[in-house]
Amino acid sequence: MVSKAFMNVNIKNAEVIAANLTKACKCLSSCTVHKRKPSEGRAVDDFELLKRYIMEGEDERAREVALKLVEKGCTPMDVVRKAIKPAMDELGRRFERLEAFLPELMLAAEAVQEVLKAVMPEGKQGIYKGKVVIGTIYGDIHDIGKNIVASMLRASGYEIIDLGSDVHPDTFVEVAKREGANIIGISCLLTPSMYYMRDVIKRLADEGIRDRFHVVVGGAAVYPEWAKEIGADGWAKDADKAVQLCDTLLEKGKKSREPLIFGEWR
Ligand code: B1M
Repeated sequence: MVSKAFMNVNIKNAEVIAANLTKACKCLSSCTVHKRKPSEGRAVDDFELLKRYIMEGEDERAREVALKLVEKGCTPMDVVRKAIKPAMDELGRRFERLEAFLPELMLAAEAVQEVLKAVMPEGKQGIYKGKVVIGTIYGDIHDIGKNIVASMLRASGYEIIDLGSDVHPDTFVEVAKREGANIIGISCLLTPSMYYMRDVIKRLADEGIRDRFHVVVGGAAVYPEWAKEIGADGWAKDADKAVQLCDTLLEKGKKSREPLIFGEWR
């Protein structure tokens, strides 16, 4: 008897909940009251919205919001700093807490690639600063940050030879020699892969051509002390700083054996 009454109450509750859910779903799919898309909250600015769309892997919506931001006058680096980087850092934290998994990371990465295709500047015509061979080091397939750095360097007047990701140390050296590059740029996000960065510099030294190239390093796993330890010429926190670092190395060279550090670590 008691359990029957209890069940009736629950059935009633379930009906109410179901009715509310139906209303909510209708509102989400065609929101005529709020005239907003599902992720859009009242006080959410466009950067926050873009961050959410990236984390949700909503590439088309992310692209639209990013384009809107650029139309309003935001720079591509604003988009990177205020939406892409925070979104990916947040996903990284969730990944560590087992609240997000590889498929979500991959969807978010695809959304970022769409955003980058839409907002990253083209190469600068009529300016030639030098040639950069860039890639993500061996064992590491993370390429978003490296792509951003490559785009910003290209946009500021560098010729870029992008080796992609998971690049063997020997390949950096062989291509840099063959192409007569001025700078070798190595990105790394994966701690176990950091050790291969050292191999690039060691091979240059072994061949007696260390002074022919500036070696610059960066990426979430790499910190200034590591740049110093492996004998790199510079470390940059982000893509803007990487441009300043490369400009400085080519214009002024390096006065001491210490790497030039552009930006604050963490
Ligand atoms: Co992975 N992943 N991931 N992941 N992933 C990290 C890096 C991690 C920190 C997540 C975590 O645990 N919190 C962790 C590494 C831990 C560590 O070793 N320290 C991790 C792991 C463990 C892994 C796998 C091993 C997971 C697994 O399989 N179990 C695996 C590794 C695969 C491999 O590489 N062999 C893996 C795989 C992946 C995906 C494929 C799913 C995807 C990558 C997709 C892609 O890149 N196409 C992915 C992603 C998306 C991430 C996070 C969430 C985001 C990375 C990112 O794109 N950030 C990342 C967590 C995090 O970073 N907080 C994580 C945004 C980007 C704009 O920032 O690349 O730092 P970033 O670039 C910045 C600056 O660092 C700088 O400029 C950029 C901005 O202006 N910069 C440079 C970058 N390169 C530079 C070079 C320079 C100068 C500046 O000079 C040359």
